[in-house]
Amino acid sequence: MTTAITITDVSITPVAVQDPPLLNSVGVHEPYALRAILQVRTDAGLVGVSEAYGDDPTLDRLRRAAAELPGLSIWDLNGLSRRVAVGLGEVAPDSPTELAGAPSVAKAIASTVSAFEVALYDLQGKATGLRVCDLLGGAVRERVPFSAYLFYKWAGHPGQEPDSFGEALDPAGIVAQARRLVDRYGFGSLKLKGGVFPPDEEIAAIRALREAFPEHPLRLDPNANWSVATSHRVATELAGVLEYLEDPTGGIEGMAEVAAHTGLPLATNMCVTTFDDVPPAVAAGAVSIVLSDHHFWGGLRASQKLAGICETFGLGLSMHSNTHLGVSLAAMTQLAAATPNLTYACDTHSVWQVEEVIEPGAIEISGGAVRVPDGPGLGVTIDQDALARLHEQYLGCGIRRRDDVAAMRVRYPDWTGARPRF
Ligand code: GKR
Ligand code: MG
Repeated sequence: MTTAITITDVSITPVAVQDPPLLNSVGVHEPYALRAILQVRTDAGLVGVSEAYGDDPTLDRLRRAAAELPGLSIWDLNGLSRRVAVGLGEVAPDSPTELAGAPSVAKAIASTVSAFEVALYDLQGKATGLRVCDLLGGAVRERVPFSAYLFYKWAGHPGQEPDSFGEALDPAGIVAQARRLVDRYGFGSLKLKGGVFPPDEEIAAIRALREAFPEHPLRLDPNANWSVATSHRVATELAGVLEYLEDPTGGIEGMAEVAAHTGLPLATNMCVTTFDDVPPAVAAGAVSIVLSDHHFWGGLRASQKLAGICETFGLGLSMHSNTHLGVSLAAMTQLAAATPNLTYACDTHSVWQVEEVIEPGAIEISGGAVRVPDGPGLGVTIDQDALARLHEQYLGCGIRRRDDVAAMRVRYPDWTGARPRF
């Protein structure tokens, strides 16, 4: 029998973590990426943890919602949604980054619910001794495969020493980067973040990867930086080479035009990012694969609902990632473990983070996969010293909202980040 356990207070700690100069369709990563670490305390002395975006608008929403949570039972996930709605009241459309689709009210609400829902699942696990994946229906896999996330990158941020990853600006650099990640982590599939250089250069990089890694499934994601015509051309060239092509162009209509002329599966984390996007995307035949992301789809239960919808409509399901830390990786892994039709290796930015907020040992990538943490709950513990240090870094870094366009202007003052560029 479970006892009533209610929330007493919530702390929300923004942190900044070092991030390398990774290039994408709108610009380049800033020297620091922002995250928020949530600690939800209860009258039973349990603390549930979660990780969310750490930009100012997100923090504002989290704080407004947190004020409504004392007294909420840790079992009452529907009550959580109601209280978050009360706390947020009228909310502005938002998206954590232009690379995860258009801003929307649904996304702003969903990301707030998600942040607390993960912490409640962590609490439920701690109260019962169960892992989150067991609370979500049980693990269908104990090891969750992730893909190597390859990025074109500069050697270092402007004005800084080269970082330990080095430069990757051409096919040879991308192959070397892939080799390093495969050797170190055993990744069994490779995803290249494209939309950076003219498509022929990125096609050459994919061909070089195919040559160097004949058996690895390959993906290319230009984050909607190509016109429909360019997308047609690249899709034709890379048919039979890629496992899937992710967001070649913008919008459901554009993606449908591309899909109509290629046998290459198209995936998205940009044109289908809320439940409202699903019916028009299915009707238009715009995508074959949806990349879920519990952070902005509304949490772990909402992601399972998305999985069911994908199954019903014959869509594949993969998992998207922005820059994140170990708490999110644990949540992603627990969710993927309990989602039968999540059969593609998931994305993770983890390999690019040299700083961490959880105690070491809970999460390692080996053999290209993460073993589901033992639990209870998410199976991770916040390293309070690391949290304090990364919070100090947040206070000092001056960044309050991700802006890859501004970071690019440091080197290219006329940069606009406007898409499609090719
Ligand atoms: O961090 O540069 C990046 C990525 O491009 C990220 O922002 C995207 O949202 O990885 C994401 C994607 O798959 O589109
Ligand atoms: Mg993507």
